[in-house]
Amino acid sequence: MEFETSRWVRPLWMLRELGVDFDTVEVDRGQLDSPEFRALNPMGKVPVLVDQGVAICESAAIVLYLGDRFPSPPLPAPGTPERGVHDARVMHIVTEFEPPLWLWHRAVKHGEGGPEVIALAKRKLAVAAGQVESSETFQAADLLLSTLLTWSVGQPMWADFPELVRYRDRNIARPAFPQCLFDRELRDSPTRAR
Ligand SMILES: N[C@@H](CCC(=O)N[C@@H](CS)C(=O)NCC(=O)O)C(=O)O
Repeated sequence: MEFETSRWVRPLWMLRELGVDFDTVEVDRGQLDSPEFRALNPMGKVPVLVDQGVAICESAAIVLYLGDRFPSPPLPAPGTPERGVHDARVMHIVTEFEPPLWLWHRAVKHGEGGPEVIALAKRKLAVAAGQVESSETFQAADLLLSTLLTWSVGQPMWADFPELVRYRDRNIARPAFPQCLFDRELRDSPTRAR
């Protein structure tokens, strides 16, 4: 499925981290409005995970679900303080970080939005840059954040955030990362350290 963003990589990456068997089904954009697909996700968006006959939407929720279903190091156990801290990171990523990053992605790729969009994204990136180098262990939250950091990855603005580039490159070098899926975005990246 040729989408300009790749939230569907998140569950795929998590499944590969967990070593779980799974099947994938490709849908094209035209199918997202079909009654069959809307029955799985009323929002008409990918990704959707179907497990035991139940459809689960929202990429971050799917990643957390998978980590609980197949317990493994990328996700602290439910009900522990570590999990509380972890999930706070996830909430921050999806509510505070992802929306401005998305607008910035649109701005640089499609010329939408003004300088204020870039300025807000830069402020958010600066906050993230101050946090990532202290995170030593790879967790589900790092998976989510790293996928966001591949958006508009080749843009000159990345030169301002070498910590984020190092962090992202370290994480997407993991064997479980579905590398081929990002080749399109990373191909021309001047900041990617290979
Ligand atoms: N918050 C949702 C966003 C899902 C989303 O926007 N998916 C995009 C692909 S990355 C999509 O399906 N776009 C198709 C459309 O909006 O028509 C999630 O994280 O799963």
